[in-house]
Amino acid sequence: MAYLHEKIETMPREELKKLQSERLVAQVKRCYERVECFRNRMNELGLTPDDIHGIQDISKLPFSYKNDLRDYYPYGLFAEPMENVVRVHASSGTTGKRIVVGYTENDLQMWSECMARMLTAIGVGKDDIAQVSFGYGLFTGGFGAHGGAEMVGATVIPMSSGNTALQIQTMIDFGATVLFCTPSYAMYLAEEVERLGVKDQLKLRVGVFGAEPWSEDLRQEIAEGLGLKAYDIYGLSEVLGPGVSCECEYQAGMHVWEDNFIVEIIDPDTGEVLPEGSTGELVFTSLTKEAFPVIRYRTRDICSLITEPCKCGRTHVRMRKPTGRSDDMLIIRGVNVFPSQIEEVLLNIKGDDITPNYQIVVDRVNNTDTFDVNVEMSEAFFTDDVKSIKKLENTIVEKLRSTLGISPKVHLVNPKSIVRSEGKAKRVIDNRKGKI
Ligand code: DLL
Repeated sequence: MAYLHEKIETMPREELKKLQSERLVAQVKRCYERVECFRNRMNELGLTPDDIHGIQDISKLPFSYKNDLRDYYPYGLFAEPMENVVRVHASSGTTGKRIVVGYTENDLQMWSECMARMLTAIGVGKDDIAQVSFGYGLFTGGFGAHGGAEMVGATVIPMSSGNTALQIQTMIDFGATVLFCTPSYAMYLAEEVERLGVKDQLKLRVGVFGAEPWSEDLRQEIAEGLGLKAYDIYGLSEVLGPGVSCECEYQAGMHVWEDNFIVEIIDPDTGEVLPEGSTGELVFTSLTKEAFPVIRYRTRDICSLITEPCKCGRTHVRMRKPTGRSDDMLIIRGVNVFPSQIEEVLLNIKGDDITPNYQIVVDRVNNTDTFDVNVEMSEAFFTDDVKSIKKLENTIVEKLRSTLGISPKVHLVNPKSIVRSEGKAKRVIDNRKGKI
């Protein structure tokens, strides 16, 4: 199937704003009628859908937050009955329970279109063979990329993540021309390709990378290592998955598909909308999502927008690379990790062998994230018997792995050896700054 949506992508801004206004009014009404949490928040502010006449009124609307997904777990924020929901995905919550999002058939179509717009912009089409090495499963990366690549008519290799040797062999044997994965995994693949000396056997020409922050330096290294042009893609499960915004052929910021999403930048402390060009927290409203729409969703990603027209002719606003987060979420090897999840696991470990004093140490060595968790043994357990220490460490690793989806290295440390703080405990030491 050929994909073309030029009319929407190059729509004059006035028209685009009109479209957004109409869609916002309808979405607010729909959510007010169908989503209890939103209705309650509107009522608390003394608002009804009649108070919202268009995008000029958006700042009147209440925010929504990641914790709402926990409070209404699993389906309490859905705006469609389950019989119309054809897919769910999930991502990390701030505690043990994951957050769950849903899609109708129309939502899946819209998602694929968002992805297809990007792929068309960067010249991916039916002559391409696309290896999707984002994880398939509850994570949105694999299926999101898959839908878009199929829509533009590429031949999709639904590889999923992991098994690096097989990834490289498949790329070579199947003649992959496009690669989708996290930038850190792309770098790892590049290193392995170099080690195996097989770069000249690759046919890759385009890479689409996202799900975690990455720098221009890393872009260069991946591009050289794999012999491709590397593009950035952004998204989050709560709003869609990959494809909320993506780079075009000019690689000068990621176009947010504004017919589907309203984007705002706010002051993360006061919630005030900031003037054009300011740096602050990204907030999204989904205009066309049916199963799981969000109104003014606080992403916690710190970013700024580019409102000047893009050379490509697309009129949709661009966002710069996110520079950090306004909460304590870490992205380790592409996986979202909250310190509170680790704390909960440690508190739930039976017996009095450990104390809830812990410290997370994250670093980047050879372009790969390292992830260590130091946990204090209790005075009662305190021992130098290596076997019992190893056994307990392994138990903790296993519990953390099943909650987080990735394994840290766990080190049991002596009682009272983790420095106590007079104020907030310093639970995270992130040494990756300047290395990503
Ligand atoms: O990471 C969706 C995705 C999959 C995006 C594949 C791109 C490619 P979540 O697991 O819900 O969804 O994580 C969302 O990841 O709030 C950002 O903090 C971060 N993130 C995603 N893309 C980028 C990017 C997917 N290109 C969270 N640059 C977001 C920086 C990114 N951070």
